[in-house]
Amino acid sequence: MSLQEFNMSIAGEWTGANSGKVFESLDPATASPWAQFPDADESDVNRAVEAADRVFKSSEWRSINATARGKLLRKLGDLVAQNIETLAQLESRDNGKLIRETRAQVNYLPEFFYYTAGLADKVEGETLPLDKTDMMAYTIREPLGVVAAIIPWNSPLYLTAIKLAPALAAGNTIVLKPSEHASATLIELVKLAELAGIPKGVVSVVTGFGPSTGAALSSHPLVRKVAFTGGAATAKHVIRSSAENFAKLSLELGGKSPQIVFEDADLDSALNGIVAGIFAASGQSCVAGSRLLIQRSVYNKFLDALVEKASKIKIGDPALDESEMGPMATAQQLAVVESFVEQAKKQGAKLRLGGERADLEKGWYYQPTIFECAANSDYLMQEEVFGPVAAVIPFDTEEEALAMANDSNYGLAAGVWTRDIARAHRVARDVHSGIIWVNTYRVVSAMASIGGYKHSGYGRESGIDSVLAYTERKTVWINLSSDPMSDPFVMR
Ligand code: TXE
Repeated sequence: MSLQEFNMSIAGEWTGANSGKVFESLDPATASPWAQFPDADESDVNRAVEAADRVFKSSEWRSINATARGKLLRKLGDLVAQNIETLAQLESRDNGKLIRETRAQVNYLPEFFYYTAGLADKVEGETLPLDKTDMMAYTIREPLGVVAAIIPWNSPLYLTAIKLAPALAAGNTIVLKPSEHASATLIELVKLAELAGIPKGVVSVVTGFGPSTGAALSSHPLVRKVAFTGGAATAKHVIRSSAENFAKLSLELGGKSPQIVFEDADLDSALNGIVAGIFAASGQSCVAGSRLLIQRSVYNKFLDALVEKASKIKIGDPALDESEMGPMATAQQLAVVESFVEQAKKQGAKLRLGGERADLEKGWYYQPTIFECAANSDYLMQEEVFGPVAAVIPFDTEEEALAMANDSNYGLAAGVWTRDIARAHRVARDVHSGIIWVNTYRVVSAMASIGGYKHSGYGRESGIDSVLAYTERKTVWINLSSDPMSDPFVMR
């Protein structure tokens, strides 16, 4: 079967790589190539960034004021809304995520554009209440310049929307670098941006590999901010390369998010929440609730029910509506999961379910897997798998649960299951994570920020201040005095 061929968009031109090189993307459901993308090298990245910088400084882009930029984003939201099924099918094909999940995600995607569009002309400066009577000062929020958005494969459209929308709302230009494993939908999104009337070169997309295309982009001297979502190891490269140019950074990395189930919880509801947390998207979610802390008094009963429920999950083709768990997105990720499972077994973790590839003819499928761990310091309790592997441990008291929840390098998300309202708020206050869900899990909203503590990264995306993260504050001083400047050698 012939491969679907995609081009990149650089400075508004649809093009291949300078070198003519291409790479193939594999369909996770079949492990066969289905599409082909340009393999951008440094020269292609230079073209994209230089064009983005030129456009940023152009009178055309500068003359499009914040209200008009908001309208462009609303139009882009409308176009996404008109293309939900196409985008959902494409993303599902590319990264193996269930169609029911990508459909729901893309269905909500326009809201990120609409909400952020509304913020565009609400970015205000301040007049400062100075302690100097002969001075006045005010601030201006300015765009940064060229933004580089480096995107992973697990939710490309969503993770791009929360970067692209605020970056444009603030008046920046942007170069997108999708994952080499899932580039297709970002290319489609750039086509929609063009149709929306966003001027040529404001949004470019370069496709290719991390160490070449990604590194060239994140270290480019004209890039003023790198908005990165991906793994912690890669983030360290990005931090180092951005250091050369003092580019700003936002980093949304992985997690080992705890789900804490108290004995007074609605256990049926908690069961669904736990399954959603770790087995939805085959565990390939930055907020996966991969550490289950269960109060000892309900531990056996709850765990048995979880094993029973997880064993009935329908693994299958992501394109089918009845499938509940699709494949791992890449062969590498499948190997990562297998290696974690081996290590956990070696360390003596008790396997309660799964622990093997799923028995399908082709594709990178893995079974829902549950391990009981002896200590929170166990490898599986501490390291992110990014797969359908739950690590379970009992606790006795709230204090102990909190200590375990916080004993982690990560701090992206957490879940707490309890009917005790005071306890819910206490745990929400005391858990060190950027998000905590009470009696629910994996809910997102354009109005709510996401981002982590510690090794889960820094900066926040989405929400009311998302646009500010793509601006720089300038202070303007006005001398109100008619007297001449006095002593030049004294700070005033
Ligand atoms: O991500 P990478 P990978 C975690 C998860 C997973 C691990 C590795 O634990 O097992 O990361 O996954 C680009 N300079 N998450 O290898 O490498 C790359 O091309 C600049 C968590 O897929 O972080 C891609 O576009 N860029 C996560 C993007 O970085 C580079 C989602 C992310 O890829 C680069 C995915 C470099 N040197 C994985 N090297 C989440 N937070 O949701 C790679 N890239």
